[in-house]
Amino acid sequence: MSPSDHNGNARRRLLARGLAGAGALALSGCDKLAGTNWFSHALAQSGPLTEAAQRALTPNDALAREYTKADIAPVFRPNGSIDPQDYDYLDHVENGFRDWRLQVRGLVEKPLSLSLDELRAMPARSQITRHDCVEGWSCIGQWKGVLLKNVLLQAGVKPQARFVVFRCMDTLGDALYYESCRLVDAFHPQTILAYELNGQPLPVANGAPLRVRLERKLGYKQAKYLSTIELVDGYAGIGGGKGGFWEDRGYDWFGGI
Ligand SMILES: Nc1nc2c(c(=O)[nH]1)N[C@H]1C(S)=C(S)[C@@H](COP(=O)(O)O)O[C@H]1N2
Ligand SMILES: [Mo]
Repeated sequence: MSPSDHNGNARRRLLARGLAGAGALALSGCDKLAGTNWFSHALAQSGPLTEAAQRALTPNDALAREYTKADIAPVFRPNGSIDPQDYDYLDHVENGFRDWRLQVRGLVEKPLSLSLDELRAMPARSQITRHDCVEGWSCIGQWKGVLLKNVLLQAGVKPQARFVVFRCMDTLGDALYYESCRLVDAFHPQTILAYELNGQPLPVANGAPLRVRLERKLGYKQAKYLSTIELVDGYAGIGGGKGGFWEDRGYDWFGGI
């Protein structure tokens, strides 16, 4: 999907949201929440929660709501890149991610290169949460992975580091996808690098082999197809300089919910 398609979709969905009250929204496992939850209405009126508002309203370690197995949508709706055609990525798919490594680099004491097996051997956290896409739909799924905090502690974050940059393997439109967040959000007790969705290895459509879950942030912050985590003191020199693929195209960087 090209960035202009995404914006077109966003506009169409904004219109769809306006009609949701009249029951005009098509229903699926994920969409069924979109017409009723507070977030789509709040978003339509004011956009994402700003950083100042979220930090003023709730402590930094406040938890996102967790749901039960009964709430899990039958199919977790994929969005954005769902089948990357980048050659390096296709090679990884072909050999079952055996040679894939998560690189941790930048302002760290000890750069890491972690295989999926090494990540799976670390203590895991599982959580059932609701994913809110800025386009106006939600979906509940169960994610399992390693706490980003533990990976960062293993690498040793240098004092100058302020942000975590997530580099992805998929080209969307004309650029590689990437994202970033502040260290405090990277150390949040629900921030995980997920390798499982609903009890299965993460499907390609949802970001195999590893994707970020930042549960208090909007969908576009949940970087899929991770290759590298980079600790930086600023992100102005990366990509378009706004801290993420969609941020470079006008979206809010904090993306709070
Ligand atoms: N690498 C990468 N990460 C991405 C995207 C993408 O296109 N590429 N899309 C984002 C958007 S807008 C959303 S809503 C979610 C969708 O995640 P899902 O495919 O598991 O539903 O991934 C986010 N992370
Ligand atoms: Mo999204």
